[in-house]
Amino acid sequence: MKHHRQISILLVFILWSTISGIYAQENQIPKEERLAWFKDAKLGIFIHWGIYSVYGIDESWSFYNGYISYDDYMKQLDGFTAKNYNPDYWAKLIKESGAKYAVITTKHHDGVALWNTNQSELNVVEKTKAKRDLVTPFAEAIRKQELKLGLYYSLLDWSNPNYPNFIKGQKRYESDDAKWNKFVQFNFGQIKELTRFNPDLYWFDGDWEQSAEKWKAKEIRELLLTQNPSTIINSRLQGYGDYSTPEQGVPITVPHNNYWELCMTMNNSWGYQQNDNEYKSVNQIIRIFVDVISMGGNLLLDIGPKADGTIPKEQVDILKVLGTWTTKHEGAIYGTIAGISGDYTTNKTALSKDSSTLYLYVDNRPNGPLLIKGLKNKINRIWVVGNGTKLSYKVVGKQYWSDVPGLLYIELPEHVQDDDVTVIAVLLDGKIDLYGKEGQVIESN
Ligand code: JFZ
Repeated sequence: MKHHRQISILLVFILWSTISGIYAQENQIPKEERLAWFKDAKLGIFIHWGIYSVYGIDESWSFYNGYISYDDYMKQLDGFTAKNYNPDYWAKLIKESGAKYAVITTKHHDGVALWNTNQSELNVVEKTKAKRDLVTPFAEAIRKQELKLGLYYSLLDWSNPNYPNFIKGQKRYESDDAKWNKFVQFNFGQIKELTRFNPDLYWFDGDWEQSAEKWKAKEIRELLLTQNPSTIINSRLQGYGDYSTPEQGVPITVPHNNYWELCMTMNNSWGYQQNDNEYKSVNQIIRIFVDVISMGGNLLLDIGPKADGTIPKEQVDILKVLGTWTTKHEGAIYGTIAGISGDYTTNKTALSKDSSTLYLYVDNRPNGPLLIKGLKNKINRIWVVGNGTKLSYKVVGKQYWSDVPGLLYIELPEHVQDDDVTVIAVLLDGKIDLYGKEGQVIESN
């Protein structure tokens, strides 16, 4: 009798968990819907802010790699003041750059949390002169500007006494289930605290040091999506993320994942480093940006504020000049999809979502008219984006007996050219139609 009862309890349990499992799955918002804003956003600003800005050294890696001792690295806690931190100004500047989202480091590999975590004393409230939670006002300011909020969080924590890795070649332990379980509990504790900010995007990092099973990556994903079914997660969660994050290197060919983001520094550092003056020019950044757009991705451009909360002048200037360009060309940036293959034109291209407008990004001074080959469509109009000038064009070499399209030549006079990248809109008579078996539209959705 008792036995029967146990079996029926078990059966009820199995039935319940199956049903709730199916329900949970059906309850999920489709990926295309969840990632729609991200796909359209094109530009985000990454913020690496932490105690490493005090000496101006590599974030976390400087002690991990032994360029400074752990204790000396942590002395930077004393110099982190956030005295002139003005999150409203940050958010306005980010908005002005043309970015649609911002991602801030809530905790880097050094374990120093920027919010008032209950899980550890190692946070800026308890251990620095900032004496306050820096994430909450940031989140509010970002929302006020109607930008999307992203939180960066390092899964690995080289400061946590229960975390196995400490510095290169020196581990706290090889294998110790009790300690590891404590760490996992701590990690879940912090991640749960972050859900209070209800971010639109979680940007995990440091996943490479442990497996998905060890991090409980699946459970982390479930936790976040249960709390907010429309949130999105970057790829650095051992296979449980939503989009890919090629780092620093601009991809040469279009990434396989339809959703991707290139994160890139302005100089050679993520955080503030006074000694690093190797800034990319705005021209280079814009040209990289259009390259990314032409492959259907996003650019996550990094800034590194100083320990007092001010943003270095070079970085402010870049954001502002970039903003002038993005404002002028907004119609050819947001909501576009990847363009056509380089076989058809030497220019980078993107398409409107309905594929009926082709955008050409002219990033060099042309030597004559611009050329597009293999275009079967009729052309309704060609103009300069952000300027409006109608351009004259000519189709050359079309043979009446052949279905090979002629060469489309577009005149681009000097006086309409942009100092950085000129954008041309080619309005077609419908969805783009290209000649040739090889030359397919890169992406059509
Ligand atoms: C990580 C961090 O270690 C680094 O400090 C910085 O925060 C950056 C944004 O992310 O660095 C990485 C992470 C992943 C790769 C390379 C560097 N990767 O996948 O090639």
